Amino acid sequence: MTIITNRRKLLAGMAGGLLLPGCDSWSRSESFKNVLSSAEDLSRVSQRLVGGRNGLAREYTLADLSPRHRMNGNRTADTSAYRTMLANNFATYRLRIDGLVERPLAIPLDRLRAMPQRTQITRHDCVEGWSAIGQWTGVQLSHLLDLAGLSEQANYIVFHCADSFGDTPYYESIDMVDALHPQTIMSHAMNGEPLPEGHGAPIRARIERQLGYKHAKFVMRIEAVESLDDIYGGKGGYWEDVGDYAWYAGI
Ligand SMILES: Nc1nc2c(c(=O)[nH]1)N[C@H]1C(S)=C(S)[C@@H](COP(=O)(O)O)O[C@H]1N2
Ligand SMILES: [Mo]
Repeated sequence: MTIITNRRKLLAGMAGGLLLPGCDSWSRSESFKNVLSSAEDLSRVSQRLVGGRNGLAREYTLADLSPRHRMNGNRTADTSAYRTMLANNFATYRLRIDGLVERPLAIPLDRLRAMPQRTQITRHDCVEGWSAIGQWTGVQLSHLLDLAGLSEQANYIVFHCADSFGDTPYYESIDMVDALHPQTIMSHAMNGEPLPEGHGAPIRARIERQLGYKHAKFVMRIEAVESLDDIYGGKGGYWEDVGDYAWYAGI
C-alpha cells in the first residue's frame, strides 16, 4: 500500500509545518482513505495528525549529556571487509545510495563531513527500557536523497548494515515522513568525536521520533524502494522479521 502517493504534497505539508487536514487535500484523498485500512497505519496517521510526526523531537543541552552512553545490539561488524575499513580509518568506505534514485552515489566519508552538517542533542530510547542523551552530528538524509535524485516511486528508505546476527544481516527501514524529517541524519560523530565502533562507525542513522532499534548502525547502503515486500523477510527490519518488534516504533 502506498502511504505517500505525491511527494510534492508531502514536502508542501512539511514546509508548512504540521501536516494537518485542511492544509491540503491529502486528508480527503483516496490514498488517505486507503491508509485507514489497517491498525498499524491508523496509529501512524493519527500520530501524524494529532502529535505531528513532522514535529521535532526534544533537543537537550551539553549539560544534559549522559556521562555514559550505553551500546546495544552489535558492537562491531564481524566481517573481513569491515575490519579492513576499520583498520584504514574508513578511507575506503563509501556510503552507497541507490534503488529508486536518478543518480546512484557512493560517497566517501570526507565528502560526507564536508556537506552541510546538523548537530543535535537527543535522547535515545531503547525498547528494552533504557535511555541516554547524546550529541549527534551528520548529514540530513533529505540532503543525500536530494543529491541522488529520489524517484517519485520511492515509498521507503532501507538501511543496509555491515553487521549480522548469525547469517542474517541487520537492516532497517523508514517511510518518507521520517526520511525527510529534519532530525533524521546519517551521523558520523557522537559527543564531538568520530563515531566509535560500538555505536556504529563510520555512519549510523538517527531517527529521533522512533525507538532505538530503528537507528541503524554500520550503514553501508541506503536503498530507496517502493515496497518492503522483497527485502529479506518483508517486514522492514531485522527485528521486525524475527517477529519481536513492530515496524513503526514512534515515541
Ligand atoms: N546495525 C545495527 N544497528 C543497530 C543495532 C544492531 O544490533 N545492529 N541495534 C539497535 C538497537 S536495539 C539499539 S538500542 C541501538 C543502540 O545504539 P547504540 O549502541 O549506539 O547505543 O542501535 C540499533 N541499531
Ligand atoms: Mo534497542
